[in-house]
Amino acid sequence: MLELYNTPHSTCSQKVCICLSEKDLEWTDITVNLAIKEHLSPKYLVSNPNGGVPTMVRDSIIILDASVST
Ligand SMILES: N[C@@H](CCC(=O)N[C@@H](CS)C(=O)NCC(=O)O)C(=O)O
Repeated sequence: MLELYNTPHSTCSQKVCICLSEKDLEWTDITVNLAIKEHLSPKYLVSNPNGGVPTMVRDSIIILDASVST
């Protein structure tokens, strides 16, 4: 399953959501609240040490940048 940690008003997050949608892929949407600094929590930083959104996780693969393709 594809998981996307993202923030709705983040253009970086929106870019990935649009791409996944265009590809007709299903994903689990997990909102990260920047206002309360969830992106800087120790739990989130394990997945994304950069402390930014979005973070895409599929199995053991983690993608940290909205512009990276595989
Ligand atoms: N290079 C990263 C940049 C990610 C990034 O800077 N995201 C912003 C939102 S668009 C963010 O997380 N800002 C929170 C912060 O910097 O504290 C990408 O393209 O995904």
